[in-house]
Amino acid sequence: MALEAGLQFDYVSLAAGTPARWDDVLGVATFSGSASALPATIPVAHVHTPVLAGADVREIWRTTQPIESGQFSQVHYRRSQDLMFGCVSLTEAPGLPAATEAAYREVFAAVNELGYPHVARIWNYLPQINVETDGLERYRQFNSARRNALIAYQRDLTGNVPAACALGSVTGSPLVVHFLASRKAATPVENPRQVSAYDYPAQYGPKPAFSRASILGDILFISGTASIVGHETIHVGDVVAQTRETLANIEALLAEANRFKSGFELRKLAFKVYVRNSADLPLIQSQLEPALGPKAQVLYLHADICRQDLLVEIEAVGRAH
Ligand code: 3EB
Repeated sequence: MALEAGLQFDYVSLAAGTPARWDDVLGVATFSGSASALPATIPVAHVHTPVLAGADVREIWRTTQPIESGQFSQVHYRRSQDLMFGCVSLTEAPGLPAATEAAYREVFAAVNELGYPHVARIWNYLPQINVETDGLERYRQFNSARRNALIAYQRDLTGNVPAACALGSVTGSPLVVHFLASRKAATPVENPRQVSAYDYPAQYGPKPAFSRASILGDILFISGTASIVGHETIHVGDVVAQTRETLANIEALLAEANRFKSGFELRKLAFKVYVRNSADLPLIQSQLEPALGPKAQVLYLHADICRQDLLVEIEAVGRAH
């Protein structure tokens, strides 16, 4: 039996009404900021990145295995035999670095204690991500704090690091982190077209500890991917070219992932597309729709991206078949 037995994901429109069952739901992310009524035992990451295209949407992670709900410190979780979904939402009262380090320490304490030490995928949302305070951009403060927590828990800073994304949420939102963790190790995947983020040169600040993708059983998680070749942003100011370059990076990651496990295909993935300027949406869609096909699951969200010059970032998840 595959270790990730029965992990499934779906983007569900709130207009579709309340799902018939919640007993098989590992966790949920919502993207509108609207407080929708879900059973209290479901961990819900309330991500404040407005939905640009289509109705209000939830991302739902399900599994076929029996589920148990709980809370560890401030981490709300559900777990199956193999997998754990968790989320933590913290105010920045102690400052962004302290809040980030606290969130990550709680995540690592929870996954270690509960026995799912392998974090395959982690999502990070923080407001004003490109704003500089105390002489350092907030994304860079986040990177420094994430590293501190990894070091405190004696985790790797390169190589075996989670697939991830880090986006700017609406001003005034809390820091929201959610993750999928496993009893068994995931396989990290890097992009041959890009310098690994954990090896970026010092000009980008404290090194970001994430992998470009990870494979967990027959699931591929593609991290937030942008118009970066080598370590540099390319096509500055050109959203069409940035979108195409991002697709080329995703294709390169797919080819790389298929060397570890075959059967991943662009048109079988589900996508989140983060758009810095909402006026760019039609141009981005004009590039993606022909490439991804008419049946693709694509969720377009309004969010700042962690480099000032990036206009679009795309993440994806898919299953080998
Ligand atoms: C990049 O490739 C774009 O800090 O966790 C993408 C995915 C990015 C994850 C993170 C940042 C992160 O560098 C930014």
